Amino acid sequence: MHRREFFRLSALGLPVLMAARTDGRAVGSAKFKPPVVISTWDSGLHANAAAWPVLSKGGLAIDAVEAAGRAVEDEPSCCVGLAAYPDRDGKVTLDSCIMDGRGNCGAVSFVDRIKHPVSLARKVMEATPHVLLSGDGARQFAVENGFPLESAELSPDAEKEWKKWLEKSKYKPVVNIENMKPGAMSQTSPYFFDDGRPNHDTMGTITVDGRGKLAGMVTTSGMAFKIHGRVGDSPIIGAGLFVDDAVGAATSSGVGEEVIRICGTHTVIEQMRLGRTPEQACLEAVNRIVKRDAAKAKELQVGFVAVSTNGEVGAYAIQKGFTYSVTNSEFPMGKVFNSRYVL
Ligand code: SD4
Repeated sequence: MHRREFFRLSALGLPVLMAARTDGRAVGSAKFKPPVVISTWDSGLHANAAAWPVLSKGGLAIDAVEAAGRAVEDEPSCCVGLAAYPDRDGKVTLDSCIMDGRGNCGAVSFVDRIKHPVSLARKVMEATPHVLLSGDGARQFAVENGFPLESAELSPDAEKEWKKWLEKSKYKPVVNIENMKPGAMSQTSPYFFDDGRPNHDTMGTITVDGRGKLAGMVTTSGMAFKIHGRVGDSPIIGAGLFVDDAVGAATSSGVGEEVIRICGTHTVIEQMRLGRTPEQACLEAVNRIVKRDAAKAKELQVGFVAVSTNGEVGAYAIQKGFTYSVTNSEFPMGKVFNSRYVL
């Protein structure tokens, strides 16, 4: 979009959507009237659809993001939650975190057989003095607090893919987002491409509610066929999610190790605090990853999306293909945008 067009639309008070989904370099960078909810990926529309009724009725940001997480964790053919791909030992282990804009936060990592890790993360936040519970301890805490223990069986799709993976057992954890072509979505499922690949394995949701309060959540099965015990950025406050009512909220998707190395979402929020727009702040975080090891960055994907307290939304990714979904009163059914990318 030309500068002139940008300013013309801004002056009209229209959201500045520099976006055609077919052009990966075009981007949705705009101010959206709060309440607004933003989730990573096209399938974030489903998460947003669960959060929006909470927000549109004047509900709290924290309730909205929990509803978003639960909706995708419930999805039987999705890529987060118990139906997701397992680790290389055939076990599904889940990570999640939740945070509000006053620094209240909770997280669980490497937890199995719990259907709603996002609600468990909230329980950690509200019922313990801790931030993060992990593994058997997280499961024990869940059971003590009335979370049902689900079967450890893999979903049929996950079982099939895991067995296929076992044929070669090549250890390269898959983050299912590299070089995706928007538009190649399957006709039958919003979560899969025509060739059957899930389009991601993480959902991050951030929101500004009608009172101007913020919250966020991330829920994930982590990277498919990871080493048993591996935990990525998603449950780590400041890596996969960071929220501050005074500034904004940010979440990430992609290769978690790279996000952890630069404290990704904390970096984004601190850049916004210094005056950068959400998009500029996301670019700064992406650039730190790329500058650290440009050759390695070519092989991987990381994307950040952020919202400021006044509803400005921006994103950036290393590579083409990172999308995010926005829902508010202008787009009650939600709308998908491409992020810009650097490589
Ligand atoms: C992880 N960040 O476990 C997650 C993976 C991801 O879309 O975002 N996939 O490292």
